[in-house]
Parts: sequence; C-alpha cells; structure tokens
Amino acid sequence: MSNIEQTLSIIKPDAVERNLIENIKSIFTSNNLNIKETKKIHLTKEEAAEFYSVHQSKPFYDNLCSYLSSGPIVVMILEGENAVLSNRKLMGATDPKNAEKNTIRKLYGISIDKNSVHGSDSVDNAKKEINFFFKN
Ligand code: IDP
Ligand code: MG
Repeated sequence: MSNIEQTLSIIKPDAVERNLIENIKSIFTSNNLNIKETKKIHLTKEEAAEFYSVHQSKPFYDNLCSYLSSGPIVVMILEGENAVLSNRKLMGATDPKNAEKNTIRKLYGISIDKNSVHGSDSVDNAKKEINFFFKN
C-alpha cells in the first residue's frame, strides 16, 4: 500500500557555502522525493534555538544554534513514499565518519556539526518542522 509522507529537509550553512544546493536537491529528486516547497533563509540565533529546542539540554546546543544561524540555509518540504525514512537513509548517520557510502553526509559532510543536512526524524516532528518554516 502506498504511504505518501512529507518531511522537512534543511541544507545547512556548510553545504550552502560550498555551492552544494543543486547536488543535494538532485539526490532527493532522483530518489523519488519531490521538492514541494523550497526557500533560502538566514535564521537568527533565537529562531535556530526555537527550531532545535528539543536539544536544549544537550552540551552541544549553544554551538548547534550558533552554527545553524551562521549563514544562509535552504529549507524544503520533500514529499514521497515513506519520505521521512527515505530522507533519513539518503542523509546517512549523524556523524559523517559513520555515514554509509553514497549518503549525503558521507559525500559532503565535514564533521558531526557541519554535517550538511537536517531531516525530520518522525512524521509527527516533520509536521511540526514544516509548520515552523512554512506556516501561512
Ligand atoms: P540528526 O541531525 O542526525 O537527526 P540529532 O541527534 O538530532 O542528529 O542532532 C542534531 C544535530 O546536532 C546533528 O545533526 C549534529 O549537527 C548536532 N550534533 C548531534 N550530536 C552531536 C555531538 O555529539 N556533538 C556535536 N554536535 C552534535
Ligand atoms: Mg535529529
């Protein structure tokens, strides 16, 4: 049975800075994830802190928020069959060192913090994250 979902993807500052937007988008589209919405934005640190608030107790939270707000990012709604898991598989492990061959983080990630992409980890969180960036 088909299970079409939407998920939120972010191309993080390290990848935008290295002109990897089109390379990363083409990985999604060639793997049956359609880009329904896309926009380039530059978050304030406060907005990044709100987006990443689930991580507020983590030791890396402050760095994470500084980093996400350090330059322009591209936020996208991806849609397709099992989009949440499909995107997570295309992204690879959080630490590029551990990411599987041909995943985005293996191909482009620099380090655990500069790991090039964000992707929602559940359908519930995808809804919240999409609403955060694309509520009208
Ligand atoms: P995810 O991006 O693979 O879902 P999360 O555990 O949700 O990983 O962490 C969010 C982001 O926080 C990661 O993408 C990474 O950039 C950063 N991060 C996670 N764990 C660490 C860490 O141990 N040190 C530094 N940064 C981390
Ligand atoms: Mg996560």
